[in-house]
This record gives sequence, structure tokens and C-alpha cells, in this order.
Amino acid sequence: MRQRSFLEEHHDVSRRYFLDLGLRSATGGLFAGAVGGGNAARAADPDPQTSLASLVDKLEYLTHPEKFGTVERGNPLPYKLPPEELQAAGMTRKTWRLEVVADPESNSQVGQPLRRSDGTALDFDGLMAMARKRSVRFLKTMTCNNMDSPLGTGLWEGVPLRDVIWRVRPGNNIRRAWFYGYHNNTPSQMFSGSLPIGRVLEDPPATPPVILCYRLNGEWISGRRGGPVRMVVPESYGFRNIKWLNKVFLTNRFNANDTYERGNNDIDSWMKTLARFISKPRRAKAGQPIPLTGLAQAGINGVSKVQVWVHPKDKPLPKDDPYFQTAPWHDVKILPPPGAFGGGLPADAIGPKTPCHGFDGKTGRPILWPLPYSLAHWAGLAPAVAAGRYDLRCRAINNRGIAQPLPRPYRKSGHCDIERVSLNVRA
Ligand SMILES: Nc1nc2c(c(=O)[nH]1)N[C@H]1C(S)=C(S)[C@@H](COP(=O)(O)O)O[C@H]1N2
Ligand SMILES: [Mo]
Repeated sequence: MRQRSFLEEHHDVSRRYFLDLGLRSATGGLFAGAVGGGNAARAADPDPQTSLASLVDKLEYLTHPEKFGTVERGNPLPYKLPPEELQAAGMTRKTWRLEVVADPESNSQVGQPLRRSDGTALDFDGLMAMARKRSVRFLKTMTCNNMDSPLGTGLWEGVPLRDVIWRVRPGNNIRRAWFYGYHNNTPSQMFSGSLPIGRVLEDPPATPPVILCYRLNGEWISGRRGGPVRMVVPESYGFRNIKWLNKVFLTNRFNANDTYERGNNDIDSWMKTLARFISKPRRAKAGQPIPLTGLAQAGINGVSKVQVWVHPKDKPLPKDDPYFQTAPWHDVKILPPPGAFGGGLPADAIGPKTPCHGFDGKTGRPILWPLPYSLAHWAGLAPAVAAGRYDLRCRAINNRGIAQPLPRPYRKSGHCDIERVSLNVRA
């Protein structure tokens, strides 16, 4: 069953893509009648368009929860505790508790704190009761500030953090929310993050709320992915998306308490726009266009274009142009939203009864593509070149026409260097 929908969704992506370009697909089967010869061509030496079609067929939009890259610390990891200890730690849905209190070292006013000690902490049933009134779902690509490629893209579901904050009757002197994940006694496992209270209470334009997240791709969020409940901050890099969430402090301190502050990271960074290769050809044939696929992460200013550039290794790089702004870049195509999202998400998961931020409630289709803080796939043919050794690069351009790695080229606010792969072109 899963296998079948997997094939269907890829047919769907490539069919739309190739109809769009007027090319033919490698995938014979469904539309062999219309275009013919796909399988025969693949059996011999596939032409570049056929190879490209089969690369596009392999793309899956959402990442299966088990296939995400993971950034975690400490030993033992919270979700690896033996069952009794896991329960005692509050890391099962039955025993999970969230405390929401005033920072004891600050003068913040909180009328009705949620505390473990007096039995008022929020439990999972309480969270589900809130979810029945208001749950929020959105696409988000999880990216570690310090890693070159995204960890995975998911459909995240949760209750807005502000709903829980309003419940504790906040008063004066609250400027920030500091939040913490469960940790054992080794300080190296502690992990915390924070946000200005204004960001929690009000969303920037076209941005979903910060959520207490309990589902990923339609399933309860696993321990490895940060369950029972993790924070998900749509516009932020991974480090603010605290896993194993169990405490929120409302504080009048104006400073951040993010663990990532300690690694020389720019903790106020919003996600950046960037392109990466998915298929990385090492070899190509002289005189033949080079099939390529990749992803484009949409930062706060979206993605308008993706481009590639094939540069001979023995030719000097453009002068006084560290970001290759003057290179002869070549446009490739941003793929449309997939017919089915993959990643284990049921095919009918987004629709009128289960709305998703950025999707039309009636049609269940995205109203804009790519949606900010998620990604789009791209595909195209790099221009044919003569035999030799080359560097292949890709870059994304945002909706303001600014090309990666600009406007924020520095690594510590999110790794966004232009990717380079070596290519050997033979006669
Ligand atoms: N409690 C806790 N939350 C955490 C971390 C951690 O080590 N502990 N790592 C953070 C970092 S640096 C990143 S990049 C993301 C990665 O999320 P993922 O492992 O689900 O992909 O989780 C964040 N949340
Ligand atoms: Mo990270």
C-alpha cells in the first residue's frame, strides 16, 4: 500500500514537471502510451532528459520521521531510558508534564502558574483538550544552524504556545519566554532556548505560530524526534526547536538563554534561502547536458529561482567576486508542489477537515510555493561542456532578487555557503 502511493506521488511530480517543460518522462508505465519508448531508452544509454526524469521520480517531499538527521546530546538520551525511568522522567504521553512559571529570579507576574509540585502542571490530556479547540499544522524544514544541509522536512502539528501562556494569566514584567528540555544529571545534556514574548503572542506576516508540537507527519512525535512534546518555531533554525520540552519560564530578563549562544552562534537568525544538490553526478559525457536535482530551502524571503554553474577547474574564478555574483549562472526549474507529500503522511492528510497553514482549505493545495521555512525541489539540465574537470555549483535567489549566500553570508547565522561538487566530463 505504502509502496503504491510512493510510486504514484513520484509519477505525479514528474508528470507535472515534464508536461510543463514539454519533455518526456523516463517512467514509461503511466504515460508510456502518450510519449512511448521510455523504458527502451533507459535500458540502453539514457539520454539526459530520461535520466533527469528518473532522478525527479526519486524525490520525496516530506522526510520520514526516522530518516531525519538528528542533533542531540547527553548520555543516556532521554528517549533511551528504560521504561520505568522514561515514565518517571515525564517522557511518555501518560506522564508528561509542562511547567509554566515566572522566572524565580525575575519580577514577572504570573497569576496562575502551572507547577508540578502542586499538581497544576499541564498534562498530555490537557494539551489534547486544547488541541481540540485549536491545533495548528504547518510545513517546516528543520535545519541546524551549523550544518550545510537540512535535517528533514515535516508537517508539524501542535497547540500555539501563546494559548498555554494566556492560561497562566500573565501580568506585568514579562519580556521573554525561556524554555527547557528534559535533561538527566549531566549538565552537557541541558538544552534551552528563548523568544521575545512579542513573537510568541503575535505572528509575523504569513508565519505560523510557535507551537507545542505533538505530531510529525500525522504520527505522535517519537522520542527521537523530541516527543512527547517539542517546541517548533517556524522561522528559526533547529536550536530553538527544543525537544523533550518540560518547562517554560516567563521572565523580565531581556536576554536570551539559548544553549546555542555558547557556540558563537547568531541566535536571532531567521532561516535563510539556499539551494543544495540532491543528485551529485561525479561523471558526465562531453557535449551532453547534465541532469541535476536538488532542494531549495525557503528562508524568510522565499525562493524565486534556482541556478547552477559549471566552471572548469583550471580556469580562474571571477575576480573580486567572493560570492560569484558575476558568474554565468544557468536557471533550472523549481518543481511544483507534489501530488502527495510522502514521508509517511496519509494521502488525504491535508484537506478541508484538516487544514494546514499556507494551504487552501477547500482544495488542500498550497496557496504559495514554496512556503517559507519549508522547501521546494528543483531539477534541470546544466549546459553541455567539453571533456575536462569542472566544479558544479548551485544557488538560490530569494523573492527580493538577492542571491545566496547574500544578504547574510556569515556562517554563524546559518550555514549558507554555495555548494560545490567536482565533476569529471569525459569524451
Ligand atoms: N532538548 C534538546 N533539544 C534540541 C537539541 C538538543 O540537543 N536537546 N538540539 C537542537 C538542535 S541544535 C537542533 S539542530 C535540532 C535538531 O532537531 P532534530 O534532531 O529533530 O532534527 O534540535 C534542537 N533541539
Ligand atoms: Mo543545531
